[in-house]
Amino acid sequence: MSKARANELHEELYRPSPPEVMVIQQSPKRKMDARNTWEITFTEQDLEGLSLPHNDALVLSIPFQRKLVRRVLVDQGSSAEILFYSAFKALGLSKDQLTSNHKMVVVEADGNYVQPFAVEDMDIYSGESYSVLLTTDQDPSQNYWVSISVRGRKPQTPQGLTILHYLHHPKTSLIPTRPPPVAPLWNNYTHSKLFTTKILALMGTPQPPTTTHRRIALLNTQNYIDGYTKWAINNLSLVLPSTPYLGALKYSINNAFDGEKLPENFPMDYDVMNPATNQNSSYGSGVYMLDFNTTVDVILQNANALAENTSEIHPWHLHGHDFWVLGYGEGRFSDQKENNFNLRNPPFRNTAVIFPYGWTALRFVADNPGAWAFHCHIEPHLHMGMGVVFAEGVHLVGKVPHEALTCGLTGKMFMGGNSKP
Ligand SMILES: [Cu+2]
Repeated sequence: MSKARANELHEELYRPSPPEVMVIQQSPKRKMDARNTWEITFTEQDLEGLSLPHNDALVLSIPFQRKLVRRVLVDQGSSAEILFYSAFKALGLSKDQLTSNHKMVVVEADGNYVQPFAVEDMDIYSGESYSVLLTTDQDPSQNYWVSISVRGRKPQTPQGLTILHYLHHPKTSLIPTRPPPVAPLWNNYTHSKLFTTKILALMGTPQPPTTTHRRIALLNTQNYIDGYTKWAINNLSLVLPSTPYLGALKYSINNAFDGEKLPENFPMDYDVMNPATNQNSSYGSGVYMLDFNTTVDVILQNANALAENTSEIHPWHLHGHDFWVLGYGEGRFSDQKENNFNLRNPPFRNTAVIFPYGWTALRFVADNPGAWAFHCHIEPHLHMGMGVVFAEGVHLVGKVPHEALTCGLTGKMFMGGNSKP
């Protein structure tokens, strides 16, 4: 492909994005290093036409033994599989089948703009929302497969398929000539992480405070209570009390839920990579009380579930706020990992996943008076205890609607007689 055509394609791909200011450091001519190899670096020429951070593999050319050697450099944290055409031929795939077709340009996540990037497939977890732009720039006489498949758990169902058809181009057969796309394997977490870490806030998105007032680390474990399988957070499995939290807090009904201070960390020696030695847990209904208008960091820590070699994806969703996703990491979180938090352009969202055996760091400002659920958005997991409750500035909440006071102790207090709050 010619450079002009490559630039043209790039222009097309990035058309939805607003103008960006791109600063590229002047790099001197490539020079030999002490081991007599050519220094591997990009020149302005290599980066021409690319927005940074880039979404495409970059090709670097280096003169070596009078030959021009090209190396493909992949972003930090990404991976690439390079297959020779002969491998595709052996699989019976023609060149026509290998050319990519429509791409989705991701522009928004959970109601906030993100830096646009193009993908052929994307992960959407329960509770998340995205906007993508699709350009109808392919052969209009063809029909195209759209495919949906299960992520994170071994699918028990076939992929869902539908057909993309260009208007005003009647076809005798609706079935596309190419086979349906092959979905990434359900447990290809490298693929999932590659997509997730591409999501960065667009310039102009609110930025996080640079420091925090409080950090709450939440260990996600699968446990037993009375022989039943449950999920627990810092070894407490959430059960919602019969009295609604908001009324209980607003009217200071002290015995409506567990009143003791909740754990903000988990044992230093907890091994997140293996099943727990003690798999029992207990129920809890307490609330993390947050000082109004303070900044709170939440570290979501994943762990091994009850079965060996099992750790799953959980999409955590916060009510009443957006949070910044400051980073993802493997294994157990440690204080030093904070040095790598993204404070420059973290996505501003209300749902974020924890990957198997990994952690996710979030920051939010407790500036919305009320009592708020923060929970795994896989519905059965919430009802098995995978959630916590935050509350802040409840004294600032005005009148609580009757409908929110009809149960439990508030029901007895306000709805039993004629008295009204
Ligand atoms: Cu879950």
